[in-house]
Amino acid sequence: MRVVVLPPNQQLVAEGKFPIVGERLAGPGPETWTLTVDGLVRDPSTWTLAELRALPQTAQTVDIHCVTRWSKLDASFAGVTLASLLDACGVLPQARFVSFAARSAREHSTSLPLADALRLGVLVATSFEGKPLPAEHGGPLRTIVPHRYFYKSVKWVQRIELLAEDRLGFWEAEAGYHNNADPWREERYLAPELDRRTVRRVLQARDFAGLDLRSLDAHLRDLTGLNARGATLRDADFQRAVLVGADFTGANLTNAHLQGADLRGAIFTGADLDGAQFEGADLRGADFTGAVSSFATTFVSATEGGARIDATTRIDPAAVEGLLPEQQSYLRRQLSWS
Ligand SMILES: Nc1nc2c(c(=O)[nH]1)N[C@H]1C(S)=C(S)[C@@H](COP(=O)(O)O)O[C@H]1N2
Ligand SMILES: [Mo]
Repeated sequence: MRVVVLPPNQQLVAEGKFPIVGERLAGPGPETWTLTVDGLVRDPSTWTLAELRALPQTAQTVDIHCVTRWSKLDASFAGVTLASLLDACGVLPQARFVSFAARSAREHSTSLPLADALRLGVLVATSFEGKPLPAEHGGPLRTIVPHRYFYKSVKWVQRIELLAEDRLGFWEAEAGYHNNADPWREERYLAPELDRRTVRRVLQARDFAGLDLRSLDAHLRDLTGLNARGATLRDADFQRAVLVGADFTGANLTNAHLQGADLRGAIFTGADLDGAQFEGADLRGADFTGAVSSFATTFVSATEGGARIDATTRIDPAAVEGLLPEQQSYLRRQLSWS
């Protein structure tokens, strides 16, 4: 039997599942896909897909760990190593960072220190499990960065630029994702410096509407009737808080910690609950209808026990289907669906 050791707070997806996260489509562009390596290199170069496929191919089996808490082990990719492309271009001594940019609507990007990129064995992949990389997973071309959360692996990569100074990537800048992203050290978020007076004021007023309060510490707080409509609450800590009747309509609760919270009658319509933790929370009368992308949301764990759920808890059957297997069976039992 294989003993599976996962990084802290990660969970395995069901066998054969490969969730799609973030953008789902490449952006428009010329019919011939090309990859350009430029910036601080002696010979900036551009390759077509055919040219890349003619270079020596390397296979890599990696464990995927998404920051929203799902993991997929032993995924096999093949392509060319970043090191070989950089060798061909002659990296200049001033280069210390690598920026990877996608052909996508928002020009998605991420970056790595050059030394890490080389040490980790970054791959520019054209195939997955022996077949061409599926478009929704970054085909025809994506980077694969082993030993980092998967947001460091860019789908539809079209430009690799060598830089003297770092340039923060899309998620790192927009969502506050940690720039080092080591799953074993649980480097998910860089908590922003929240102004203390603002925090005290909004906690007292119980009004978070529309505010960016990422990584807020509200554990054990009495926030009965909280208005958190449209608030950004990624990674926020609400453990054992009282949130009876709280309104989280349209809020971003990605990776929020709600273990043991009293959420009776709380509203989560249109909220993003990816990676949110509800173990041991009281969810009677809570409304989850229309909550989005709740893929790795958890309601039960060995340490915290299960959330309190009954017939008054409203959840879309389709949303339950997206959850991890143990979570699904727990919910189905509580809701008497099976
Ligand atoms: N171009 C692009 N690359 C991206 C993203 C994105 O939104 N756009 N999301 C990142 C994140 S957060 C993850 S977890 C992985 C998801 O890859 P997958 O959809 O193949 O699972 O892609 C990463 N690379
Ligand atoms: Mo991710």
